[in-house]
Amino acid sequence: MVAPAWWPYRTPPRDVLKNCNHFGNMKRNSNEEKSPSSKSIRLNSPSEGQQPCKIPMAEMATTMAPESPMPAPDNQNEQSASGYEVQAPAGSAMRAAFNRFKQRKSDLSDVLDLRVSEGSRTDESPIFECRPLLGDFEGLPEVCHGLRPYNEWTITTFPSRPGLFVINDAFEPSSHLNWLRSAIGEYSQPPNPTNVNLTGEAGEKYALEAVRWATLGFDYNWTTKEYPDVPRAPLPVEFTDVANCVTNAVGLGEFHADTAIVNYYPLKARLSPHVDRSERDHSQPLISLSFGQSAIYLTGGVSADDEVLPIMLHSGDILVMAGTQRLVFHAVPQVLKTRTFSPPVGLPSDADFTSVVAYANTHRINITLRRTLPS
Ligand SMILES: O=C(O)CCC(=O)C(=O)O
Repeated sequence: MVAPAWWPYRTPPRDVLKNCNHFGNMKRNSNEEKSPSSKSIRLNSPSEGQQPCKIPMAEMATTMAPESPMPAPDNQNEQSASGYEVQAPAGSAMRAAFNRFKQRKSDLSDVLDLRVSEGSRTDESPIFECRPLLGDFEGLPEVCHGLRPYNEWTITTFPSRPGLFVINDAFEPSSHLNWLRSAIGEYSQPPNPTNVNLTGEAGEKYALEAVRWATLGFDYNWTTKEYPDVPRAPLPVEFTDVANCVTNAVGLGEFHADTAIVNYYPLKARLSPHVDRSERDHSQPLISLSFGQSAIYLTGGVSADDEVLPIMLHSGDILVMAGTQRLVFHAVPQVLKTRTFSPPVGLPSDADFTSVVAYANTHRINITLRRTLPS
């Protein structure tokens, strides 16, 4: 799978990005935007036969950026999960964790940050295991669209949560702004439906700051909680390619994503606990890509009272929910300002990334790649 010639130049400049002409080249150079990692540590206790793997050490910013107000369905900050089919009841473990971690001053010491954590937290039963992609890359689709080469991937699995995978820092740092640029300049634009333009009609005027979600492929109906029988449009090729690279790399084989929901989070936004159950075939995974600012992500169980694991997701991280983890409760109680993006270097002098960089510094974007149809 080779990156199409237009990547990353496909998106024609739109009003919102009218000053952004080029993204620049995707190769790394010494001045590029750095991933939040500067040193590596060795994980404790790799399983037998596994190579110990190195995890980059995150540099978490200590200062919080000013928070931006935004419209939200049920209160000023929270993206209600009422549009999803199943929500966590009041009083459940998931709801309690959500209420705890939505507090800005909550103690984050038990949030698992895979970029800094030293392997297991208990000697007997590791919470997570981490390994490079297993040896032979033959047969895997060729990586593209800003993904790092497979030999740089670190795959984290969770013995008590089979089917949950995290691939930290999976995208080249230089590609993050390009993904953000596509999310704001393309995915959130007509003809794709969004919360501020439900029909995806061209010519609608709205502030980018008000966009909270966009749907692509089979457009999710937030009221009926169903997908239509036919797609409105094919998914962008970068979505289907990345989804297929990821499922192959974690051992799930071929995956043909047909649907995506893009969530746009200002710093104050959160997404309340829910289960994604509306897709017709739950044997198919759900793949989540994160860009921009970081988030606390809560992963629970099929019961809202099951144990909840808080994980930090950073820009460039990928999370996969499959198997026993496909229908678990999950939530995003808090977005954290952890990094500062700067304009890419080496661009033509007329290229202006100001609006993308400003957005990246004050928002998180999450793209979930799904399959709605049975395969
Ligand atoms: O933003 C995230 O990391 C999770 C998004 C999510 O749960 C969803 O779209 O169903």
